[in-house]
Amino acid sequence: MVNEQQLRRAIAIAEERLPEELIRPTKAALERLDERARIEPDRTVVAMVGATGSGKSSLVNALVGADVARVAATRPTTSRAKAIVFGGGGEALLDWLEIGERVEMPGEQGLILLDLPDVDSVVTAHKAVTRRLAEAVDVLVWVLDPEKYADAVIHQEFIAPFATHGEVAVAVVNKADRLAEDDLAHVLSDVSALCASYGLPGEVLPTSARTGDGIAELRARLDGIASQRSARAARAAADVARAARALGELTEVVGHETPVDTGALVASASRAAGVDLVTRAVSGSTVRAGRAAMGWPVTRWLARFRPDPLKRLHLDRDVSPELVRTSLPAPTPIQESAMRSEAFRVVDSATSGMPQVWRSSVVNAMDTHIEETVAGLDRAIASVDVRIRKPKWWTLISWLQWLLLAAAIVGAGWLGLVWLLDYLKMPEPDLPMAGPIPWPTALVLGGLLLGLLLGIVCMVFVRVRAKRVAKRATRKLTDSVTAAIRERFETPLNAELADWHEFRAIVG
Ligand SMILES: Nc1nc2c(ncn2[C@@H]2O[C@H](COP(=O)(O)OP(=O)(O)OP(=O)(O)O)[C@@H](O)[C@H]2O)c(=O)[nH]1
Ligand SMILES: [Mg+2]
Repeated sequence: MVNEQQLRRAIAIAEERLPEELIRPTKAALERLDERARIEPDRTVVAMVGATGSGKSSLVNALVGADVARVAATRPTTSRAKAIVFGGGGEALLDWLEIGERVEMPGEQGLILLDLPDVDSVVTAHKAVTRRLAEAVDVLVWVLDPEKYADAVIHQEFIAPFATHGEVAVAVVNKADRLAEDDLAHVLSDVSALCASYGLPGEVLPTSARTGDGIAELRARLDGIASQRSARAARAAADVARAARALGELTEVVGHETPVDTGALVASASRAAGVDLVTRAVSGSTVRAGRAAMGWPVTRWLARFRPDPLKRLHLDRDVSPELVRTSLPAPTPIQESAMRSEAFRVVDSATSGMPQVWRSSVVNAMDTHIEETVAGLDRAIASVDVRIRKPKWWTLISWLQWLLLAAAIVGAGWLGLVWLLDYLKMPEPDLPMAGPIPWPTALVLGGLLLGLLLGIVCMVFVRVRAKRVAKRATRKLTDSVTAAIRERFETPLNAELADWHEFRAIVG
């Protein structure tokens, strides 16, 4: 059974999702319960509801044992609600019910009996009064005339809508004195079957205001209800159950929903965000840095002329991602709309169980989130640190390269000196030999060749590293895009779904 608090929660959830006119009746009912709980909660208000001439006023008189309500042969007779207040008082409650005509009767304080106008005469204002009060009182007594007990108005508008109110409603077939025993039994079982068809407990009391038959039973029943002082709460519970049921019928589940899967969306967003481009830049930047650090010193500087691809994308800096904007090309309209349609596909299949109005409200809300997701892609990329880190051994190799070059220069200088001595016809000193070749030649050739070779070998390692670094960057970038999608898209979508499921769990 849904309680009031749960229903309030359901309304709070539905507030932004369902049109106001759909939730207004429930809000009004909750407000009414609230007010009623504050105003003389220990009193029990019982109202007679029925067709004109069914004997509502006569029953009131019979129950009270005095002529307090006007009975006449002209139809309709009662045009204004009248309250019979046992034990006096009850002003605040009757003010709230907007009932001016009040009669005080001696007795224990608690029960207030209402004689109401009819529900079916030509005076339509009567029905309006009765309808309003039927929503506000604690207990309903449906007074049925054996000659027109199955009339549509009372059934469709005053019995069926209270199908959840069995605990606080009593069906009475009045004028029982007019029927033969067999006919009465037949009518009673017929009324009972009708009530049961709405889901109401089928017990029906026969009464006769004229002979007094059944009056004591009815009075005992009403006194019993009043003395328990639980009718108000029971009525509130029934109202809550009815409102929940009505909301449930308005928001029937219409299809089968698919769990949220953002795999394809992440792929599409990664494309739009330029993850590939950044990965290539990371790889290119690594190769460039490797060459600049460990290439042959003579040609090394050439690498510095090549632009750093990461720098070009503004991804080479260590600044707060809040401040940095990359220079990645903006997603193309095609990439962006591919991403949007992927996102809407996810929303679509996740919301396919919702009724159209609710679904539209979710789609609308998600529209904003999707735009934020698209707009936040650049930041998702900028927040990933893809800067190139130079390993220590690069510096070592760099020094080694300089050393080899220095050796070659020393060798060349030495050879130059030998050449100069020869040119000046000076005696040549003996050149020390490194195996079969003289040392200066070995220094020049060795320095140059080893430098070149070292440069080539190191670049092989650099390329392997570039691949690895690029792979790691792809993973980090994809993770960041995934996180952005989770934060800006998946979390709000799941919140929408959780609300919907919570709402359905209450009203379903
Ligand atoms: N035979 C018989 N007549 C009854 C009984 N109860 C009421 N009547 C008569 O039915 C007629 C209508 O009774 P009311 O009590 O005025 O009926 P009501 O439901 O209050 O009618 P409205 O005020 O017009 O809605 C009167 O002539 C009553 O005498 C009953 O139990 N048996
Ligand atoms: Mg009357």
